[in-house]
Amino acid sequence: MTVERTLSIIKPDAVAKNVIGKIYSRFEDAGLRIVAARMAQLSQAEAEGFYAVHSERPFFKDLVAFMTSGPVMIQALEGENAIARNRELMGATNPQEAAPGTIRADFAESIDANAVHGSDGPDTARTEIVYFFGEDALGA
Ligand code: RTP
Ligand code: MG
Repeated sequence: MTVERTLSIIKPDAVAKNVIGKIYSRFEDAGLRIVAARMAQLSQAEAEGFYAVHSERPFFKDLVAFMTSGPVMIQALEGENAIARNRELMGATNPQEAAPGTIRADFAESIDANAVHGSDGPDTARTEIVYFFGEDALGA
């Protein structure tokens, strides 16, 4: 059994829709534990740094504008296979392609406003957790 931590963000569209609690229930019902959390209004520099891997992509400017458009809820989740499990709960990037019952199918509007972020692998999970919560949040 692999207990992991992953970084999750509830994006401005879902915070504005007042569904933080509903999304937290999905994490908890799937066996993921919230081990760190804070609400934040990201600055342009923070959003650009977080999504630096996408800086050359055509959608980068819109992505940064969206992520700074309102408060986000940032959390580290811990559980067995937490990285993959969270991505399963989220569903596909484009909510139109997301499987029924996933967070994006149920709460997201578009590929730009798609409700949640989740780390996509062990290296990004570590980098992203440290980015928002520091080394201490990596756990054992
Ligand atoms: P995230 O990083 O936010 O968890 O989303 P993801 O892994 O499912 O998707 P990723 O490829 O990492 O892209 C990051 C965010 O950029 C926006 N995007 N727009 N217009 C487009 O073709 C496009 N592709 C990606 C999405 O909002 C995506 O969540
Ligand atoms: Mg991604």
